[in-house]
Amino acid sequence: MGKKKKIVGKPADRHSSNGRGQRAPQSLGPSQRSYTILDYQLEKPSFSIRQVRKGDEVRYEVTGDLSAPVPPIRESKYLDRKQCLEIYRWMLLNRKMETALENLYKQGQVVGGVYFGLGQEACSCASAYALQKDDWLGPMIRNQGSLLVRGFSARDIMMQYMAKAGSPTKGRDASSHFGDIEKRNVVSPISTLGDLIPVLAGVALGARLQGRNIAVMTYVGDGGQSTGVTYEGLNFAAVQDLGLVLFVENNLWAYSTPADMQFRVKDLAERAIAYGIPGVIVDGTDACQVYDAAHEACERARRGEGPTLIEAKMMRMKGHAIHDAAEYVPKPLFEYWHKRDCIARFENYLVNVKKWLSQTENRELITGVDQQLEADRDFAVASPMPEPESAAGGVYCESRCHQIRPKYGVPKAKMNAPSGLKPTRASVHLK
Ligand SMILES: Cc1ncc(C[n+]2csc(CCOP(=O)(O)OP(=O)(O)O)c2C)c(N)n1
Ligand SMILES: [Mg+2]
Repeated sequence: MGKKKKIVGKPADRHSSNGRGQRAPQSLGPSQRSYTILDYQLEKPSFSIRQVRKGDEVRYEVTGDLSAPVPPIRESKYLDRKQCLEIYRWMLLNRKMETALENLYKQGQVVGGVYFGLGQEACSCASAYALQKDDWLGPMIRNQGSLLVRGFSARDIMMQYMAKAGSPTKGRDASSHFGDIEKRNVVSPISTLGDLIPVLAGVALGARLQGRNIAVMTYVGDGGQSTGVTYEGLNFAAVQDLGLVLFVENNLWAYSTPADMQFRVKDLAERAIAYGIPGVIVDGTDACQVYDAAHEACERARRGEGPTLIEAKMMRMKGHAIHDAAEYVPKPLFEYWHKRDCIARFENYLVNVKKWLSQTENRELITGVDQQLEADRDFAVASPMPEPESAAGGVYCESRCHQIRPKYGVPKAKMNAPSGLKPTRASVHLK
């Protein structure tokens, strides 16, 4: 052991969305550990939100640099023109479908509420776009764009919200509580925040036991990441080197609780350090950054090297759900993020910066999305509600009504590492 040195840190300025002016040591002594969090952002939002009380009234105020110029889109290391245009189309479909759902709700066609991913379309669509066929997805309620990319249609999602007989759950559940474990490798969203993390880690472990390393992607919010199960699931994935790609969607609000009242770290990606896994920060409104980070994390997962935590910074541009008018959000914050709208910026990048899309082609693309949505919406509205006598059907598994077979191979009774796979800690434990 070397002689212990007293570390004297020179105060450094903090720039963060929850910048509380904490100090970090500027120079590190020889025995001091240092960690790097990969940061793809071209801008580091610099403001804080605090609770102000005046008598009985409680409200939030935002202070900081809200007039900063809007950053450009970061050039992707991997995406080509065709892929960018596909992601852009998914993002448009995502947004327009949610607008259609809002209208259907107002027309009394929706059973229950509607959840929106407004402002978060780049995060949902570009992340899921990095998955391959054999990978898995566990979306949350704001990730309807991920469901579209993974092969569900806008018609499926609209019918689900309307509880129609032909919807994915045949009218037995509302909103986006559905998945498809047979064809699309999608685990249904779990409302209990954080619970998808150990479930997806389990999917990766299952595939590993069948001889495959796959990427399993899921999401948790800035609020949801405070749960105990987030720690348990992520730690389990870390020690077992499971291919979990966890997007921490820091959209600054957990219902009406601002991020500054949710956690004390500068960036949520820093949590990765405590798990011993890579942590990455992306601007969640930049589709290229989201894709690049997701792609790299998926590749790492498929190599059997373990999980990655990606913090996507953005803003929830609507209330928690349709019943929540988000009156508690300071207006200047909406204005700041409205200028950073992920679709408008990506459109500008494709049309004006890269010139990959002419104005006419862009208009045609948008019209195509509108037409598809109109047809899907009309079909969904005209389709029947379920018959009452069907209510209990399919709720319980009766007499082996569906068999769950291994997808990737026969589980090894003795866990010797399959050829081409790195021996893992899981294999050691199971010997
Ligand atoms: C364990 C748990 N606690 C509380 C809730 C109730 N709840 C549902 S959504 C929500 C806010 C979630 O905020 P965040 O995780 O930031 O996700 P966002 O809605 O911003 O996408 C809360 C508290 C829940 N579903 N599960
Ligand atoms: Mg949130």
